[in-house]
Amino acid sequence: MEYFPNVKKITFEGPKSDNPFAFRYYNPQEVVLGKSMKEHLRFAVAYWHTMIQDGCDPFGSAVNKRNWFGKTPIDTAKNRVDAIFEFLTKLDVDYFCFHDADIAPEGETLKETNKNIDEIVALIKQRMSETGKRLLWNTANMFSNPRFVHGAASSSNAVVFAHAAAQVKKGLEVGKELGATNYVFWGGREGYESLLNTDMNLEQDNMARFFHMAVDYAKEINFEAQFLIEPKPKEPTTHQYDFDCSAAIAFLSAYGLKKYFKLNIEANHATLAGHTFEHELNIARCYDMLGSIDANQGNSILGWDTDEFPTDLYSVTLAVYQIVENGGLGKGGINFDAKVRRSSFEQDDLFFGHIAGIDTFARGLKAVEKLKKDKFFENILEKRYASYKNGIGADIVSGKANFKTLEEYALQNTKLKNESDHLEQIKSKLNDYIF
Ligand code: XLS
Ligand code: NI
Ligand code: NI
Repeated sequence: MEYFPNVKKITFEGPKSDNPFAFRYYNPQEVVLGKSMKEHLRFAVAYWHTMIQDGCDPFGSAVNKRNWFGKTPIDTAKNRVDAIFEFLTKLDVDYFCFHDADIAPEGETLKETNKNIDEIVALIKQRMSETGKRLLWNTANMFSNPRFVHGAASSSNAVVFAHAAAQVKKGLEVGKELGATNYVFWGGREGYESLLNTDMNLEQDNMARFFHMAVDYAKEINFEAQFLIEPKPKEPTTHQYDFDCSAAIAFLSAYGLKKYFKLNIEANHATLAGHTFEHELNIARCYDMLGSIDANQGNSILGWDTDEFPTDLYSVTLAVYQIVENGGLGKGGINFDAKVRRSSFEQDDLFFGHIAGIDTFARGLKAVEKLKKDKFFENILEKRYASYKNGIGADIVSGKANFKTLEEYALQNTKLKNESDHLEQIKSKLNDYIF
């Protein structure tokens, strides 16, 4: 069956097109900064938002019209596989991502769940080879099932730790089977509700033990995917241990895990942590930890993870700039961890959401091309930090200076002069590149 009968393959038609089923800015073959747009922007579709999300919210029930429901949960799961491959093919997107619980229904027992997973994985594998689509990453959902009420690897209940380990073991096997390029850990419930009853030390030690076991098992089965931690400060827990990139990097460093991981950075998680997206990307870049991104955006007047499709060109441009400065995302990509609004309940809205996000990234990339050609940021930085190029600044940077030589210098140079940043002028000029 055809799941999206109104849609043919989405192609580039240029900015003047008023065809809603066309890209107006994303031209996959167009070369920008030495690479095609397709190579720069390795887009992925998120199974959970696109195939599962039904539009319910804390105040209302499901509204989304979807045509893949079958007679039994396993029939629905199979239909969803066909639907997502049709979606990827029509959208011209090469990658997808999923949680174990997205693709197959949970059984009564772990054994039964794994059997369901195996059945669907076989079908996914077949569709992958027919269409050439690839798995950017998979992950384990260790937050929805009631057993994870106190967490997974950080649960106060050791039996739950064991269950979580079994689930990730299976996830790694599935990732290997499907040739995933990354494997993600988002610790949705790896945090605490209240510190009054939490042994933070034990919980963090246990999480580290868990990650080491995952690293060991991946080695054992020769699964070569890049491991990624996805930081988020809160929601559903009050405090999540992987609060932001800095916290995650500190944790990984302290437990001897840094060399095995990079980060999957989500825009909406950055803003939930009180940072901009570009701040988080920049921090990761400083430590060579930028692995992949979850592209979406929050709503500044709502305080939660609204996971909207990214249409804020300003923020996306600054994010793409960080990616370009990083030399790309390597094995990673741009996963639309984004859902259509509840009021956009038609199935075609799934296309409109993705097209909007894809075109916004393409426009961001074009703006970055102009910024790079003019060395816009390079010139600003060169001028601002010029004092470190020679004299005392060069001595500081080269390690020649010490407190005694610096004191000597400061005693002699009593007339100190600072320069204005002219930040308003910078922002105004930046607008010329973006809009
Ligand atoms: C939730 C997270 C989740 C991860 C994958 O906020 O973004 O969707 O990306 O578990
Ligand atoms: Ni995410
Ligand atoms: Ni999220």
